Amino acid sequence: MTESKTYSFFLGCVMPNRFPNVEASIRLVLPKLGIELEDLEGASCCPAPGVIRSFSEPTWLALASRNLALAEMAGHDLLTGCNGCYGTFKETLSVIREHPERLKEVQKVFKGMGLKFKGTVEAKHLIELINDINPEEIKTLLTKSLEGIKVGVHYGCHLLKPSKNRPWKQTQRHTFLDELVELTGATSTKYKDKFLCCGAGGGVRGSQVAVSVDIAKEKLDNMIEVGVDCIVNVCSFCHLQYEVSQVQLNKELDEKKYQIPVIYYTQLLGLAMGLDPSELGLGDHMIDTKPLLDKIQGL
Ligand code: 9S8
Ligand code: 9S8
Ligand code: COM
Repeated sequence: MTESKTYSFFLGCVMPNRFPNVEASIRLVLPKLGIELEDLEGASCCPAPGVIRSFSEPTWLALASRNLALAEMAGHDLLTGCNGCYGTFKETLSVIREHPERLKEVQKVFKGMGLKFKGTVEAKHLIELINDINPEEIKTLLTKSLEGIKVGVHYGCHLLKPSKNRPWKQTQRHTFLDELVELTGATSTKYKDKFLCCGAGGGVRGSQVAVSVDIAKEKLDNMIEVGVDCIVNVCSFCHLQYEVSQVQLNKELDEKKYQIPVIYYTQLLGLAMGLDPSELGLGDHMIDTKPLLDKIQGL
């Protein structure tokens, strides 16, 4: 890779607590793409856009601004691997930039806290940075073709919406993740209602678990119908939803119908880079990844 750049790595709540395996794959793969990570010391919950903002928007804005301020003070742009956190930071930046009085309100809350915040920092999703790299450059790092692997790609809501506040070109908005998956040689398989929510966000998993699992089931059934080998996602919360819901559904049905490995994008890319599956955290999934890894091994 040509030039490397350092970002303040914002983990959010779900990844370090539930999926340190996904975190490990991010820490392993991003530096190979010229993306260096520095931990964001003192960070809190982003806080979650579909939950905390619904209770108290000013609290949400102040807490999100505090995390952004920590990155701004560290002198780096903030990087996240969770769509929900991405949504919070993108929307916070647009609120304070479009309404200077809101920035003043936040600065007032920060008084005496030793925080400086102008709102000049940027917030990036790691998939946005990967999408900005010339695909030909990425291809030079790939040693193992995943040709023959059928992937069900799940974008997640906050990655794409609201579209006026997201960086995706109109022409690439519904294809960039499929293109990044297909760089590895794998096929992104079309399935019904691909852009439907996974069912976790907006507090649904927390408060209406049966509804949440029902939505996940619909998406899983649609993917099973087209015979995917795995689901690829770029959001801690979607990742959780697909792993946990399959375990819950199997328990309810008392059979093992739902066995689709759930893979975070950096794990897939790492496999195509020929990296060790265990270093990519692929041995630690709730839904066994072995059938997928065996299939890849045999390619
Ligand atoms: S932090 Fe707290 S709950 Fe979560 S992972 Fe993503 S959204 Fe932000
Ligand atoms: S989809 Fe609808 S709200 Fe969200 S981004 Fe992640 S979790 Fe799944
Ligand atoms: C989902 C985040 S990624 S939230 O539950 O909508 O806040």
